[in-house]
Amino acid sequence: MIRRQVIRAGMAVAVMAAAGLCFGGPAAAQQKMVLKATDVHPLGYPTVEAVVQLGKKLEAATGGRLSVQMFPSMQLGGEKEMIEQAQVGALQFARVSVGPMGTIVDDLNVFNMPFVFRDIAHMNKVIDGEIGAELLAKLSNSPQSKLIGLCWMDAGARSVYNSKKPIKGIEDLKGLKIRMMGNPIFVDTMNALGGNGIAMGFDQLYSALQTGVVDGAENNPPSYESGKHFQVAKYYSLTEHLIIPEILVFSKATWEKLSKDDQALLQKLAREAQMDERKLWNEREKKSMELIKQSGIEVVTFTPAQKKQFQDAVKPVWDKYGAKYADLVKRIQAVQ
Ligand code: BDP
Repeated sequence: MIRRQVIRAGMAVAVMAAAGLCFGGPAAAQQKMVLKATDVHPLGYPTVEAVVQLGKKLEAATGGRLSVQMFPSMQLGGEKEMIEQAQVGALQFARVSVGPMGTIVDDLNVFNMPFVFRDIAHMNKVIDGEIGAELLAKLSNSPQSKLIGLCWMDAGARSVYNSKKPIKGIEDLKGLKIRMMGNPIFVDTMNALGGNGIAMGFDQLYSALQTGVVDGAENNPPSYESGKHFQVAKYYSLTEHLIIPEILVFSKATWEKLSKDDQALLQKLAREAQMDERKLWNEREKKSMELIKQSGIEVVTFTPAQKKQFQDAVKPVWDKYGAKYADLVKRIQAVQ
């Protein structure tokens, strides 16, 4: 009788381990684990592919003990839901924009300020260097985040698109309802530019554009193309008002159950993913732009003088939020 119970208990542990459910205990580091990852974008998108590649390397390095299962295309909800699930350990990797993360760890908001970077190359230098490392550590050490910051990814520059008319100068934004990511800085930025900023999840955006709940939105060329937004909002103006990196976060609840060696391995592979994604990003950005133009989208570019009008217009946003990040901004500007 006792022997039978022992066998049953043993079987239960084996079943749990096989399902990747058995994290605790001293032997935990050796258990097989399937780490869940998610992204709003579909397979083939640079951020998704970089995490898929990370998973393959992880599986190879651990002889199959650790692997990654990707849930792309908002299968587990929008970014808000993805972050919440990572915080409770219901999934492990969430690849999200720094946009929504800024509402959790305020220091990250420095990357969400309009025109904070000179250009995309400047942003990449910052995330690759000391400031990037510092902000990842801030996120990981923050008691309220419940997340580990693993690495950054490139997401180019965000520009406005809409279904009403070509925006050829700042005055054309007046009165247009433009969807922004859920963070007050972005709504204030759009309002300062003359539009009417509306916070909404990426998961609701396509139908909001289609039904006219919003007139437009803003994003980088790959998201505008991949999300099929260009089919329902045909005017794209290269305002490049926000250059926001992406971030790959990991559930702290799961992290604490990993051995130090596994944590170090994940950190090494995440850094590689940061570089792998950049290469994929550069290729995809070019392809997306070609596809957008071939589809007959009117892509408006601006002269430096016109660009300056957009930059000057967001001064109220800097007046409202800038002081908090003044030291970091100075250091960002000093990065050449
Ligand atoms: C895309 C980001 C994605 C965001 C989305 C958005 O890759 O993480 O969810 O923008 O606008 O560029 O919400």
